[in-house]
Formats: sequence, C-alpha cells, structure tokens
Amino acid sequence: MPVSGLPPYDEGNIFARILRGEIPSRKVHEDEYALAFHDIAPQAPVHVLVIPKGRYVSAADFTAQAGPEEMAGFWRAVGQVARQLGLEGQGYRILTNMGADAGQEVPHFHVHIFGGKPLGPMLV
Ligand code: DGP
Repeated sequence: MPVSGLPPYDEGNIFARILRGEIPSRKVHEDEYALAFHDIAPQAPVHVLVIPKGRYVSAADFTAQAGPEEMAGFWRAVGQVARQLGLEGQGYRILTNMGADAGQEVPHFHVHIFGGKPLGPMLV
C-alpha cells in the first residue's frame, strides 16, 4: 500500500507496462533494483528516466516503504546511469515530480536525469 493520501499502485501504468516488457523502451541500464530508459519526449540533449523495479507510486511512497538495500540500489543505479551517459564531468540535474501540483503524469516513482548542455537555473 502507498503512504496515506496517495492512490493505490496502478498495475496498468505505462512504466509498469515497460517493466513487464509489454511496451518497448530505449533502455540504457537495468539491474536488480532499477531500469533506466530514454524519455519519449526529451527536454534536454540527455533525458533519461530511472525507475525502481518495485511498485511505488511516488518519491514519498518509495522513501516511506522501500527497504535500505532497495533504496541504496536504486540511487546507485541513478549515479551509474549518469556516469555511463558521460554526464559526470559536466554535471546534470536529477528531478522527481511528486503528485498533482508537480504535474506527475506517470504514477510509478521515477527520477528524471537531464544533461548534455548547461541547464540554466531551475524555473520553479
Ligand atoms: P512525470 O511528469 O514526472 O510523471 O514524467 C513522466 C515522463 O514520462 C514524461 O517526461 C514523458 C515520459 N513518458 C511518458 N510515457 C512514456 C513512454 O511510453 N515511454 C517513455 N520512454 N517515456 C514516457
């Protein structure tokens, strides 16, 4: 169950379907804890999404419910993907949208990795 105030996990969400291999994605990394793939509508020269393999609706759900090994494995994967994409030297931005006001579209926790150019200041 997600933390209170969040909807239950929807098995039909698009990232659950990507995890099950029902729809294709351009994978950049996969391990026991995480899957990373290119965003379908990139907003920077590099725009990759990293998602946990577990069923978590959002960052709040993930941080409240994931075990320490799962959490460490996920964040390690985020760093590994950034390294693999050659972003470490120049820097990059990681971002997660949480809930309606943030405009979270897909109700499976995900981290955006943006990079490949100077990104400028955050707009909000
Ligand atoms: P958010 O607003 O944080 O929930 O971001 C969802 C992102 O997911 C958005 O940048 C577009 C991306 N996205 C939506 N559907 C698909 C899909 O089917 N494939 C891929 N690769 N990305 C998707």
